[in-house]
Order: sequence, then structure tokens, then C-alpha cells
Amino acid sequence: MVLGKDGIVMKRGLLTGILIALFSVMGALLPQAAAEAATPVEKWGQLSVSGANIVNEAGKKVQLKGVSTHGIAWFPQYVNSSCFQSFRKMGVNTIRLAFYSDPSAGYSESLYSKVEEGVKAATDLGMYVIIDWHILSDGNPKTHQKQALKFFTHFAKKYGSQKNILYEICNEPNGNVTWQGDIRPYANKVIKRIRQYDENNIIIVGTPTWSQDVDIAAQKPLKQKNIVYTLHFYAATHTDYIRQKLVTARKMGLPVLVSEFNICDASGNGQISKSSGTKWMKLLKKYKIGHVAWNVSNKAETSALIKSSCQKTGGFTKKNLSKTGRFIAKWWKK
Ligand code: IDC
Repeated sequence: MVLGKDGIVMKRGLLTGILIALFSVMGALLPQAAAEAATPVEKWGQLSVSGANIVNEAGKKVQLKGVSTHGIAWFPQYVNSSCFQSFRKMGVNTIRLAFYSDPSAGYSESLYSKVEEGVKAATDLGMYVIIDWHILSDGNPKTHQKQALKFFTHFAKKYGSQKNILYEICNEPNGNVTWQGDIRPYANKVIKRIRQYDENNIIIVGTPTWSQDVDIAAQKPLKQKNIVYTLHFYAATHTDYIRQKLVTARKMGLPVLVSEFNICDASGNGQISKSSGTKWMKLLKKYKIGHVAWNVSNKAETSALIKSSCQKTGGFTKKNLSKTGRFIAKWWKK
């Protein structure tokens, strides 16, 4: 009986010993595993703007690295979790959902649900997501201001309490449009509306001349908190002259985000310039300015990040990337 009892005690002791050993091994491994598995949003939390920088919840400067969808009316098939996840694996922390605002480019309220699918996929993956009101052929943001207010009311109401959302309120103002006369008044209205429902998340504001004139915006920035200003470049077309605008704006203390770029020419097709592209990427790295590459599709154009021969809509590896995609992907890891 005693022996039997001892036997049980011994077994218990052995079991306890094994469990303790197991837990201590797991304990040593877990923090590392958790750190490796942490998503971008788990790592950085709520973003905000401090001086000329985007900072994380702990107040440290961070560099957003993103990819933009093509127009979601044209390439909705890439708005899915497997697609976003494969870019996350390559070092991307931000997805931009391009919602064209002009009917000629597929504007339709029925696409709100596509934006919601995209936000959900990005959120579940712990990625940041930019909801982009993609004005382009409708050059002046005031042209569709009413629709823009409706759009941002809808999404700010829905996502105001999530910390991974950014709103881009006018992709590329162009034509006879000025900062003071058109963009600034438009931005004041839209920002006021978004802030009714979302007090904190970053709002990205386009600048004149297809979002190149950050130096002009820097002369009279908006007064609200957590605002950044857009500079877009297509490296084969936009060279030192536009890089200088970025340097000027930075020196004036303006927070800038490159919410769209590629290394091809401004048409989105045609030649690419790796040398100008390298100059741009080095400059962005120096200032820790975030960048979002145009575009996730396999369209037969040089700005497409996926090879046109690739028919997949997710699960991409570097091999599936186009020439521009492969060049840009190197900078997601740097
Ligand atoms: C381009 C697309 C192209 C599409 C065209 C018109 O790459 O397939 O036919 O728009 O909608 C921008 C715009 C972006 C453009 C891109 C390339 O923000 O919508 O995409 N570009 O022209 N600004 C500068 C270049």
C-alpha cells in the first residue's frame, strides 16, 4: 500500500517535473515566437503625426510600406486575404484601396462593399489600410465633394474606433486647381466630417499638380491634428525637380506620405528608371517617409506589380512579381 502510494507520488513528481521542464522550454520559446508572429498593427498600434513624422503608439518614428490596389472596379479579384498576406510576408504593412471617384473610372456606391471586404481582410491580417478617394480625371476635388462627404461619413462611422485605418481624401488634384482656392477648403470640409466619427486616425491630403506640390501645401498647412500631405512620384518622369519639392517641404516641417509611386513613367506604362527609383527610395529612407506602390494587378503595363503572365490572385511569391515589383520589393525589406 505504502509502496503503491509512493509509486503514485513518484509518478506525480515525475509528471510535475516533466511539465515544469516543458513550460520552461515553452516560456523561453514563446516570446520569440510571439515577436516573430506579431502583425504590423500589433507592433505599432495607433499611428499619429508628430512634427514632420508618422509615429507609432509608443511615439517612435515608423515607415509605412504599402501596396495599392488598382481601381477596385477593374481589378476586384485582388482584394482578398491571400493576396494581402503574401505582400505582408514580403514586408508590406499597409494596403491602399483605390476607390475611383469619377463615373468614367467605375465609381459606384455598390463598390462600398468591396472596400469593406478589403478593410476586413487587412484588419484580420493586422495591416494598416488606406481608404483612398481616388480623384483623377475629375481633377478638382470639389467636383464630387458631395459624394466624397457621403463616402467618408459611411467609412468613418464604420471604422472610427479601429486603429489601423487611414483616410486619403483626394488622390491627385489636377488641372486648374489651387491649394488655397480648392484643395484646402475641400479638405477642411471632409476632415471636419471624418472627425465627427473618427477623432484620431491619420487623414492624407492630396496636393496640387497630381500631388506633387507639397512645397506649396507647406506654405499654408491645415490646422487639424494627424494630417499628412501627399507626394506622388513616377520615377522615370519625376526626378530631381520633384525630389527638391519634398526636401523643401520637409525642411518646412511638413509631414509627407508617398501614398502612390512607381519607378515607371507617369502614364503607368512605358519605360522604367531604376536609377531615379533608387534616388527616391534612398531619400524616403533617410526621412523615414512611408511609401505605397502602384498597383496590385497583372495588367500589361509597367506599373503593375504582378507579372502579366501570372494568373493567380493571391499567394504571390517574389517570382510572381514584375520587374518593377521585384525592384520595389527589395525596399520592403530595407
Ligand atoms: C492608371 C492605371 C491605368 C489606368 C489609368 C486611368 O495604371 O491602368 O488606365 O490609371 O485610370 C496616377 C494615378 C493612377 C494612374 C497612375 C498611372 O493616381 O490612377 O493609374 N498614375 O498613370 N498618377 C500618376 C500616375
